[in-house]
Amino acid sequence: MNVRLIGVPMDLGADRRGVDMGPSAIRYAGLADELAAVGHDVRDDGDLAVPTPETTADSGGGAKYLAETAEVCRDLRAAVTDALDDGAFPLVLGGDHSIAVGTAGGAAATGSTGVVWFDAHGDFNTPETTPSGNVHGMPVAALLGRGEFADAAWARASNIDPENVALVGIRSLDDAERAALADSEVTVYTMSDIDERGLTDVADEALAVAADGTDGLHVSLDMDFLDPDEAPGVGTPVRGGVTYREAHAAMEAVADRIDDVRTMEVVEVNPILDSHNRTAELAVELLASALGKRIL
Ligand code: B3U
Ligand code: MN
Ligand code: MN
Repeated sequence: MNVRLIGVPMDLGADRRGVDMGPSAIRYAGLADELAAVGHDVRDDGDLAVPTPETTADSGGGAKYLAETAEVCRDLRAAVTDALDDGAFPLVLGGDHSIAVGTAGGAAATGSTGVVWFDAHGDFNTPETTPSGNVHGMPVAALLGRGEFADAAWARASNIDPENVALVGIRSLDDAERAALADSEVTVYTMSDIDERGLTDVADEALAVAADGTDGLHVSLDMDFLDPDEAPGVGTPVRGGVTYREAHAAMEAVADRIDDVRTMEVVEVNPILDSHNRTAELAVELLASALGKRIL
């Protein structure tokens, strides 16, 4: 594949500073070389311009920096659609998870899109329900046009049907978010489902849900999908996540369907909270797995 790396050093959507350094840490951990070793042609387009909190006044409202986030997501969507038009595979490096609105929006601009979302969190809050005001807790709801996002052209992706959205690894939901998910067509696989059924079964089913009747897939990997013992360098760690081996198995399930995958992103790597770039290195390993690296 022609892999196109797009860095988005965004942290307006998260409280704890540091995820803006994620793209740099992932590159430093050797992503381009690792993907080249798998046999891909890799082109790095560098980072998108993203405002920093120090130089940006919050535009106000229930969601912090919403207008600024919208601007970055519009730029990212354009970069993703450009890469797709060139026949490349956009691999987006975050940054906080709000950027998924741009990545998945770019995928959806070219056809109906299913979404597989590996995460500890549901990311299904809206400006009306958010307890934190942080947009990284809202991108799934934004893409589906829920609440205040119904009228937001930058966010809502009409080509993404909630029936083709699957969340995997979930173990932290806010009350209103839980109710909204229960009331939606989104499929949620919690850690309990993974405990009972095994990761491979759950990941295969999630991918099948997303692929059912769609033209392509967007795969979103929030590094807090993993247990903090494995991935300590994330903005909002939650105990009880998947193991190292389960995470690789999940990415190998993605690799089995890579022909359907149109876009992928890895988000929420926070080098400040990390230990010796361990989480970024793990992100590189997992991306290599998803893009076809095999032991034998
Ligand atoms: N649900 C909480 C916490 C959270 C969501 N996503 C992350 N954290 N990374 C919220 O703020 O919406
Ligand atoms: Mn997330
Ligand atoms: Mn998360």
